[in-house]
This record gives sequence, structure tokens and C-alpha cells, in this order.
Amino acid sequence: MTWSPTHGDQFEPVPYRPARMPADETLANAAALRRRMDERRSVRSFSPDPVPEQAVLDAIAVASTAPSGAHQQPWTFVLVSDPAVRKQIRTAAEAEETVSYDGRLGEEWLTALRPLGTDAIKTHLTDAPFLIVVFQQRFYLEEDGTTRKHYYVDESVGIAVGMLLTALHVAGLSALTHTPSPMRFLGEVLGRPRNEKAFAVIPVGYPADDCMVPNLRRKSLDQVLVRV
Ligand code: IYR
Repeated sequence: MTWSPTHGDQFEPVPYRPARMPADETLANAAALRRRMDERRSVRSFSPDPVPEQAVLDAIAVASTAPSGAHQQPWTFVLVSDPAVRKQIRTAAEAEETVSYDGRLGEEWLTALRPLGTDAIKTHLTDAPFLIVVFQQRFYLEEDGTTRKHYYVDESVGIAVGMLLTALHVAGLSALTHTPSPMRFLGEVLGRPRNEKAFAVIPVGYPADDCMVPNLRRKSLDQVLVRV
């Protein structure tokens, strides 16, 4: 069951024969998921209520099924529940975000964010029962210090995070893709090795009873689809 990365070893081809799903079932599943995913919203205001930990672990396992460059799975998910560590992360994130919102982002960026109403106060970092801190493994680091290149790291981790957000939502949990910037403090607070770079912080939980979200609309399929 457990597999560790090896380098240059051949994977033996094995048959892949998933049962062909009847077309009506395919259509029903696709339409149901489309409706379900259109209900997903980024949540910034969380209830402190606990969530079933196994559901979060399952979602992380789903994320780790993502395709990755050379199947190197260049990701680490740090699951933070310790309130003291969440507080430490919030304090550090708010210090950086205050500088950002006070001008570091620049006028164009601040104008783009204004409709969303975000600010430097990050209550989600201490209110949500879990934070999933996602790290990219920029390269592979052996215990003896040997390094090997990883490929398509941004793409691979981005896909994995998309699958994580989907899995959490389908499980009935809410999340936020939070990117405090710069994120270097996350590796320091969490004691991550030098090959890892923080990619996003994902608070997970239930929305607060008084949670509000911006009344945003999504592009229609026509607006995002080009058929050739
Ligand atoms: N990282 C900041 C700012 C921010 C940037 C974008 I682009 C957003 O879509 C939302 C926020 C923050 O987390 O507030």
C-alpha cells in the first residue's frame, strides 16, 4: 500500500479496465456534480464547531491522487489543529497582510480586491477548527541531503489543491484558499525542510451562523468555453 518515491525505476504496465458507465449515468453524475460545485463558496467566517477529522483526512488523500509531473507528487499537507499554532500563524499572517493592505499590494490590486471586502484581519485562521497548510516540494530532498529535480510543481500542486477543495465541498465542509503573502513564515512556524515552499493555507470548517459571502456571479459556460 505505502509507496516511496524512487527514481528511474520502471513502473510495470498493469491493465486498466474500469467498467464503462452507461451514458445516462454519466450525464446524471456530471450534471449533479456541476450543480453541487456551483454551490461552493469561499468562506472567510467560520464556526469554531469541530468537524469530523476523518473527512478532512479523506479529502487530503483525494488531493494526493492528483496527477503530477513525472508522478513525483510534490506536495505536503500540514494539518494544523493546535490552537496555539493557529494563533501563531494568524499573528504572523496579519502582520504581513497589514503591510500588504496598507499599500504593498499597490492601487490596482487593492482596487481589484475591494469588491470582495477582504482585509488584513484573518479570523478564519483561529476560528476554523483545521488549517491545511499546503507546501510545494520544489525539489526532492533525500535524508542524506541529496537533491533531485521535481517537474511541473506549480501545476501539480494547483491541481491537487483544486481536488482538495472539491473533496471538502462534496463532504459538506467549507474552506478558503488563503495566500498570505509573503508566506515564508509558514515554513518557519511549521518547521518544514528547505525543499518545501508554502503554497496556500486552507482553513476548513463550517460557516459561522452569521456568515456572509459576496453576491458574486460566475462566468457562464459560454463565456469560458471555446469549441473548435
Ligand atoms: N493575500 C491577501 C490578499 C488577497 C489577494 C487576492 I488575488 C484575493 O483573491 C484575496 C485576498 C489576503 O489573503 O487577504
